[in-house]
Amino acid sequence: VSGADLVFIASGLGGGSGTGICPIVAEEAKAAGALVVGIVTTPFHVERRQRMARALEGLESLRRVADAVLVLDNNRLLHYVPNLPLDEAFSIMDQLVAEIVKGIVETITLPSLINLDFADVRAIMANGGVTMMLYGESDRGPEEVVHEALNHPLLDVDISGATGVLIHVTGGQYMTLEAASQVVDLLTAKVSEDANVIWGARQDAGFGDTIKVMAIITGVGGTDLRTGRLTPDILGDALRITRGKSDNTGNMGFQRFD
Ligand SMILES: Nc1nc2c(ncn2[C@@H]2O[C@H](COP(=O)(O)OP(=O)(O)OP(=O)(O)O)[C@@H](O)[C@H]2O)c(=O)[nH]1
Ligand SMILES: [Mg+2]
Repeated sequence: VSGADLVFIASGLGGGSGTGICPIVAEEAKAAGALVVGIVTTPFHVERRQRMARALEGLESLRRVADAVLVLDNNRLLHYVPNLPLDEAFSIMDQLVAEIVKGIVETITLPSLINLDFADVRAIMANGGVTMMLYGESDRGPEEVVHEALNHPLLDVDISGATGVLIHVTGGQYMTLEAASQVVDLLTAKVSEDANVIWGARQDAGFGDTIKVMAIITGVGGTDLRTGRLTPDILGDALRITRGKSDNTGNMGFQRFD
C-alpha cells in the first residue's frame, strides 16, 4: 500500500479471515498515508448471533483506524432478491460494491463539468466515521433520480444529521446545469445547513437522457457514532443491523415480498 493515495478495503464481516484482516490492512494503509475507505457487509440474521457479534467487533476495530467505513447490510438482499441462489444474491451486493469504488474513482479521475478532486473527497471522507452511500439513476428527470436514490433497496438512507456530503452527478451531453443542481438540491433538502456539501457533475455522451447520482454521506447517525466509546450493540442498533430489532417487520427480517 505504500505510495497509494486512496485505499479501499472490501470484506464480508462475520467470519474469521476478513473480519480479522480488515483492521490490520487499514492500519498499514493509514500508516502509509493513504485515505482509507472500508466497504463491508454485515451478515444475514440467519447466520447466527455469534457471527453478528463478531462482525460488529470487526466493524468497530475497522472504524477506529479507517477514515470512512461504508456498511452494507446483506439482509437487504433477502428482501430485494429473495429467490436467487446465495451466490447470485451475493454477486448483486458485490456489484454494488464495485459500482461504489468505480463511482468514487471516476469522480476523481475523469474530467468533469464541475470538478471534484481528491482534496474534496479527502475533505469529506477523512475521519468521516460511519458512512452511507446513495445511488440512483433515471431517465425521467431530476426528481425521479433522487427518488430512486432515496429508495435504493440495498442502501441505508437516513441522511439527516450528516456532517459531510459528496455528490457526483453524471448525465448525457444535454444535461443542463440546472438539472444537475436540482438533483443536488433535492438530495440535500433534509441535510443540516452546517453539513459540508461538495458536488461535481460530468457529461458522458453514452448516458443519453439518463442521469445518475452517487452520494457519499459521512457522520451519519449523529455524534454518537463517532465517539470511541461506542459498544458494538449500540452501533448495531444505530445502524439497525442488530438481530431482532429490524424496524417494523417484527419477524427478524424474514419478511419477503414478491
Ligand atoms: N456480499 C457478499 N457477502 C459475502 C460473500 N461471501 C461471504 N459473505 C458474507 O461475509 C461473511 C463472512 O464470510 P466468511 O467466508 O464466513 O468469512 P471469512 O472472512 O472468509 O473468514 P473464515 O472463512 O472464517 O476464515 C459471511 O457471513 C457472509 O455474510 C460474497 O461473496 N458477497
Ligand atoms: Mg471464508
